[in-house]
Amino acid sequence: MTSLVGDASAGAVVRHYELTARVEQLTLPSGQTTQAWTYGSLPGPALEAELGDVMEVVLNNRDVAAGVTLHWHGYDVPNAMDGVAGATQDAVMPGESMTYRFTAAQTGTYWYHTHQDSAEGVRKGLYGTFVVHHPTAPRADTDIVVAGHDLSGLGLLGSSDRATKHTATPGSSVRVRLINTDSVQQRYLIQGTTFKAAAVDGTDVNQPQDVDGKLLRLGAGGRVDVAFTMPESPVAVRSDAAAGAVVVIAPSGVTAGDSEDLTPEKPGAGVFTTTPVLDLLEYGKPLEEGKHAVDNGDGSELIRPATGEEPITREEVMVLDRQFRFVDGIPRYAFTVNGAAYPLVPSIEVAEGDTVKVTVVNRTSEPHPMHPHGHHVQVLSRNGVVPSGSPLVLDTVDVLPGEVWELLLHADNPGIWMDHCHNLDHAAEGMMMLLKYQGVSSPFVHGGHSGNRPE
Ligand SMILES: [Cu+2]
Repeated sequence: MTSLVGDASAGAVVRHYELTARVEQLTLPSGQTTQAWTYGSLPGPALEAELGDVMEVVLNNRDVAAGVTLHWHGYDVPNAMDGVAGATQDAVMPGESMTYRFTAAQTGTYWYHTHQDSAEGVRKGLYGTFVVHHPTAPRADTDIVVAGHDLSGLGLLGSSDRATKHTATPGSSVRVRLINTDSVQQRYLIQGTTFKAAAVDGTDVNQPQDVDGKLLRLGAGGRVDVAFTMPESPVAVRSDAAAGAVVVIAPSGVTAGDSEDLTPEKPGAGVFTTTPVLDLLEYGKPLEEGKHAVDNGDGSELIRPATGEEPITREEVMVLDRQFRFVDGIPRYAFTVNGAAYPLVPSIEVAEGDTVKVTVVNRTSEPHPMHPHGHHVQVLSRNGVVPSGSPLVLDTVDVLPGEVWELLLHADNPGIWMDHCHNLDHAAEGMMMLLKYQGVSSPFVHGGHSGNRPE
């Protein structure tokens, strides 16, 4: 798999970034201090590119003793760039460096994080945002990226556990890119305007309708882009995962004091449990017959046909459960896939070109945000119900207790890929497996004395 590096084209614009992982003492706007592990800031540097650019990201590790990597969440990079310690590389230890290079071949909202000791590393701050724009499509006048995170118990929106203020001209377009960088679900409340959920996991929603009076629920690792036209009064974005934080977008031209008075008040905590959640399986519109792309006038996005036109060549079932199993040689009440804890979970083996139907069954009492690396999946059904809205293409599928999801995966990115629960504590307790292409092998090993601990 080390030869699977893609073919970053000569002549393309190169976006060069250098990230240095470090341990640092941080003081948040509330005055709370915490020891964090960061890529130089919290969140890490906001990476941006245009479609077709070459990303060239140098990762240095100054002093994170556990080691670090860069994994591009939701970005279907060539396998050797996937950043999984023990599967696609060795962890980058203190004093070491590694350069990641790949073509920005998808537009939308993504994020990056360490995949070495990820349960601890991501929680402590080794994550950042990654946005790829369409070169010719009109951009929102105000474009805000908000990563929601629980930093060892401190709820953050962006880099703040208090208010973050932006301004926008009334009547102009605003896009707020919500990213759940946490290990558990987050609910978001948009106050002061109706909005559209314009994109999910980096893929545009086909003909999204206005949403009013509903929350957005993001599974761990998931993203939703919120779009609205700036009203004459402030808009507030709040999350149940960050009680003290709020993102305020105030109309420009209104004085600060007025803006403060007009900002929608913080609702009682009950709002997050009593307000209905937008169901993305019923949102937007199906593609017209014969159409394979979402085109809302801001750059079309190809959606491969879900059924019918490409026969399913392989079927896999993943039963998620809790069982007593050994994890790293220690008996645990483990999180299992098909009766086993990683690394004993049998891999899914595919051939390039396969069209794979994956059925995920959650037999536990907790959500499992299942995340296949290197691939997106299209939702065929949830509990037997076919999506009635836009095609739903995800890289993180939040499978709730008792649910059964049928997903379609196009095996078009050869390599050895992780497929795991993005509740990283569950992953560390066994809920991981590999998706392996026939004929691909990895020289990297994990566990034991290798120092590689992807979970
Ligand atoms: Cu889980």
